[in-house]
Amino acid sequence: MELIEPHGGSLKNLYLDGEAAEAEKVKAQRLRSWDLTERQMCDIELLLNGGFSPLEGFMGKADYESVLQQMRLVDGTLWPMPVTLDVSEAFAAETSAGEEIALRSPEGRLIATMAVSDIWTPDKSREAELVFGADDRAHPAVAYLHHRAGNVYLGGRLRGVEAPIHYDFRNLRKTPEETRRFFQERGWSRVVAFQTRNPMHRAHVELTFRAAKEVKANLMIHPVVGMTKPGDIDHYSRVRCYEHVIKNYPRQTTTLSLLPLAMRMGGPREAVWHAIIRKNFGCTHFIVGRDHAGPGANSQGEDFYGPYDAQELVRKYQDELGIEMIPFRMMVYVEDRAEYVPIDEVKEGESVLKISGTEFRRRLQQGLEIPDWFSYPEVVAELRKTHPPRHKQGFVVFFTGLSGSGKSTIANALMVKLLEMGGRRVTLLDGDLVRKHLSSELTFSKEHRDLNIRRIGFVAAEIAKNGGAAICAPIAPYAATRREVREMVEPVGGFIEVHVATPLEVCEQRDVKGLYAKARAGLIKEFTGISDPYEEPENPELCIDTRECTPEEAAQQVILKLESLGFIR
Ligand code: PPS
Repeated sequence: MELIEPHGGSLKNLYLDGEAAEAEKVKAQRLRSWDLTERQMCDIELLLNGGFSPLEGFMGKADYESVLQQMRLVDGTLWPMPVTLDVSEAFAAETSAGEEIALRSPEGRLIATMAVSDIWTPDKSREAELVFGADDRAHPAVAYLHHRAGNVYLGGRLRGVEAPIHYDFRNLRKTPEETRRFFQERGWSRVVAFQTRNPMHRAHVELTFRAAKEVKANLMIHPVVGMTKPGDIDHYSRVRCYEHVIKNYPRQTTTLSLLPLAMRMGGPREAVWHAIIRKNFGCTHFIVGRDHAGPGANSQGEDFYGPYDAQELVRKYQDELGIEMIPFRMMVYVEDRAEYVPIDEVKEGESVLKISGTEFRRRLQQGLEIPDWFSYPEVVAELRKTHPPRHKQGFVVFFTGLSGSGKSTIANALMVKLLEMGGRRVTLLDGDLVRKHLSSELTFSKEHRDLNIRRIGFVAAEIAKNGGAAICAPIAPYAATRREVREMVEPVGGFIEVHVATPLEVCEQRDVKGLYAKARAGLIKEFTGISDPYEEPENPELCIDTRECTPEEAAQQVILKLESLGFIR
């Protein structure tokens, strides 16, 4: 269905109407199903509702190639970002061109069917180079491409059956048709869109005010609530902040709507993409600030893109975009004037105040003051609720070391000390305990050890997320698996890796359980340190040599570490 509306040009709506959708559901029962990933759920929502117009499905190979090389679809339309359906090799092997497949949500709801036109294996490194400028895994989208995306791409037209369901902030989620109608009904003929993936503070409000005033337009705050940069503040907290912030704008001029986009952090190309999407939502202007959709630093510690590269690229395509960019310099607070101005408007001798994102997070983490000139008290209070200072966060102390190294003894002493101090609930996930209650069916093969550690990591992360302290004491011989656990825990609480570095000879001499003797005699196979590897941690938060201290002293070292990191005070 093609809808023609006043601004934004034609809009693709790929949903079937009532009866046809019902018939499609019946047909889909005999089709093979692909369960959409989190990112694909975002992509398909914007494909189906026209946010990605003029796309009519996941890209085929020819469009993909053309987008990679020329930032255009085969028909010449400007389009900077590949939007492909990545699947596993196993699923692809059973799929043939011409086949129809059912695309389902993770809960099994039928979202759309796709007529598969193309099946191909992409060169992911080449895609990374061409789209993101580097095949460097420090780039979140490049890491995604190599570590999470399936190895085969399918392309084809979509027939939409049901929009992905969201249970959160339903009244704030508008489709392109809905925003266009909203603007039309209110006579908003010029609308500036503001994209953000961060909480909004005073600088953002000033910037958007200025932008709207400059071009005499209304304003739509259009934050991304799909996927943003790993480590960003969760969208629930952010949206509650936006709801506070929006009260600072006149109701007649400004609106808030949420965009279920999966960002790629693609800097310049992403800025062009964002502009096209906002045009589809009926906006006439789009703000591009400093370092738009920036992924941060590469593995050499240098930024992937220059701070104004995104503005430059959007400017280059300005004439054919159909939406006008409002470029903005960074806003800074001029103390003497008590107002925000773009950095290039600061006069000589004026003193300027700034708090960087990193500094803001540090203050939040440590419960330090955040001044009123920087943000709104309601916003800060909201963020403090979900991002409490470290002494109120949960944490995981993860002991690793050989069997008999003293992990369990120190872990027990630490547990008792933490209980004595009070303030947090404490859970002990000792190696033997876990093997009894969580992993009794597992052996000591590499595969099973990894599974055991992942289970421990999952439980520990849940405990930390809920503000508790989890003390883990498995052998955990593999560095990569320990890293995985760290990655599970760090977004939700502290992770303190403690290497109990008792040398093998000492463990073997102690041989408390008599296992080393049995291992030497070949009665126990795959015994860590004897017939199985132990990869020593390279950068643990703490390393303890039990030859030099008592278990009590060792536990005390951990307490001091927790204190220095701010988790206890
Ligand atoms: S792992 O690798 O992290 O999954 O191991 P873990 O679950 O911590 O091991 C717990 C205890 O199992 C006993 N045990 C063995 N350890 C190592 N290798 C082999 N093959 C083995 N077989 C049994 C050993 O007593 C471990 O306990 P700790 O407390 O470390 O001495």
